Order: sequence, then structure tokens, then C-alpha cells
Amino acid sequence: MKNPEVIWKARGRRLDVSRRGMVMGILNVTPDSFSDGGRYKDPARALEQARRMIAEGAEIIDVGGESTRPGAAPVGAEEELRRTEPVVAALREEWDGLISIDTTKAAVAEAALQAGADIVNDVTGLRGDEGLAEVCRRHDAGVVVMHMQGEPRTMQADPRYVDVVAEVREFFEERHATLTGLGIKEERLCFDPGIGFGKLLEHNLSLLAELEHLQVEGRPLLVGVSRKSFIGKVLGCEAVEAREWPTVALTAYTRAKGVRVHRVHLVKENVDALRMVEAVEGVMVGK
Ligand code: HH2
Repeated sequence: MKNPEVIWKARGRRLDVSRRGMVMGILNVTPDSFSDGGRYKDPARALEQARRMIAEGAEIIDVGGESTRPGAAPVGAEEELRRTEPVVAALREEWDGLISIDTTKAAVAEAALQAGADIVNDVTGLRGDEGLAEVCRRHDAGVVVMHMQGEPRTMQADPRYVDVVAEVREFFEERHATLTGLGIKEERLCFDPGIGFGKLLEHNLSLLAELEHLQVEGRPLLVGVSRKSFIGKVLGCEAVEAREWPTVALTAYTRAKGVRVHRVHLVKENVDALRMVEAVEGVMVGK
């Protein structure tokens, strides 16, 4: 069957992504993110950007207080909390959509969930902070489990795989078994191959080419390609602005390959790409 039912649950919400993909808008409240560092570190500015992305069709806002770009300096929990918690709380006050917290730390996730976040997006796939799985379980949070080889500081030094697609798939299978064993319900899980996280250009391209082989236990896939450096490598462009349209092209491509959640900076153009692919595939019901 071309479109089996795909449901993702996050706290009290049930997201039916069987027929429609969703855009997750990136809100980096950091001074040093690779493409927008410093722009939204003031909470009022961050909220303005969130409103803009929501008006353009973002259904999830992903709030992040620590850059994961290669070589980025780690941030303590207290500072990360100080950056993210007020933004999550203020956004929750005025918006009923989905809020995700992009963190590797249990304390930051706990505060964000208490402030009304729905999803925990962890680039370590819940292998970093031992307490994070329990926080996710207790709050019945949606969980994005991302694959990364190594850790952000050194991950691009010398990533190696025998078969990157098989290894990422095995990682998803292992995480699915481990996390459900820890009491996180399967319906909460969403998997992400972690484009650019401990991967060379050829690894990123192989993963994108074979996304259909990464679907595990019917769980939805998320991808984040927005403005990433592998686009610059393919096209020979350094400027991040020159990577927006290639990002849109990849959103269409990855949606056609079955991805359901697309983590991007520029919202409207990527939402339009999803709706066009869904129209062509004849899977769009209603809007
Ligand atoms: N990429 C980044 C950060 N978080 N989370 C998921 N699930 N998937 C991704 O691909 C992903 C992510 C890196 O991008 P960005 O947030 O734009 O930059 P920075 O980490 O420098 O803040």
C-alpha cells in the first residue's frame, strides 16, 4: 500500500502524517548557530520569528539553545535553560501548535516540557544524558531520535562507515528496541538519519538516496537538510543564502521518498514544495 497510516503522538496530541508532511521551523536561540547564530537570541525577536514561521505554515517550532555545528563550544544546562525556557513558555501562551525542544540534556527537556513543549528532539538519539529517556517517558513526549556518529566537536574529523544506510537503519532498530524497553511508547518515536552529523558528502547523499530503507516499524522519518554544508559542497557555494532553493528541492525529493517531517529555516517555500508533491502523488485529501 502506498500510504499506510502513520501516526505520531506527542503528549496529548495525535498527528496523522499519513497523507501530509509537516514543516518543523527552526528557532535557534543561540549566539553561534551556523546559519542564523545571534539573530534570535533576544526572546522578543525569537517570538517574532516563531510567529512568522507559523504564519507561513510551520506546524512544529523547534527551539534550540545549543549549536551542534561541527566544532561548536558546549553550553551548560543552566545557560541553555535560560535561553530556551522563556521562549517555549511565551510561545505556549499564544500558540496551540507543536513545540519541540532541541536538546541533549534532561534538565533542559524537563523545563521545556513543563513550560508546554510537546516534543524532545535529541541529536544524540537519547544516548547522551542518561536521564533524558525517563523525562520523555514521564511526560509522554514525542521524541525525535537522530543518528550521529561521534559528537559535535569532532564528528566531522574522520567519519567512517562500511555501509552507511545499513548502519543507520540498525541504529534505528536498536533505539526502537531500547527505548520501548525503557517504557517510551512506540507511537512517540520519530527517526532522523542526522544529515551532516558525523557524515561525509557521500554518506549524506547515500542516506538521502535510500530513505525508503530507513523506515523502521512504520515510524515517521524526519530530515534536516536546511542550508547544510553538503549542499555547498555539491554546488560549490559558500553563502548559506545560496542554499535555500536547493533545500526546497531536497524537501520535495525527500517528501516523495516518504519523509513526513522536514526541519527547515525557510518555511513557506518548503511547505509549498510538500503540497505540490502531495498533489502530484494524488495523496492530498482536502487541503
Ligand atoms: N540539525 C541541526 C540541529 N538539530 N535536529 C534534528 N533532528 N535533525 C537535524 O538534522 C538537526 C537537528 C543543525 O542545524 P541548525 O539548528 O540550523 O544549526 P546549529 O546546530 O548550528 O544550531
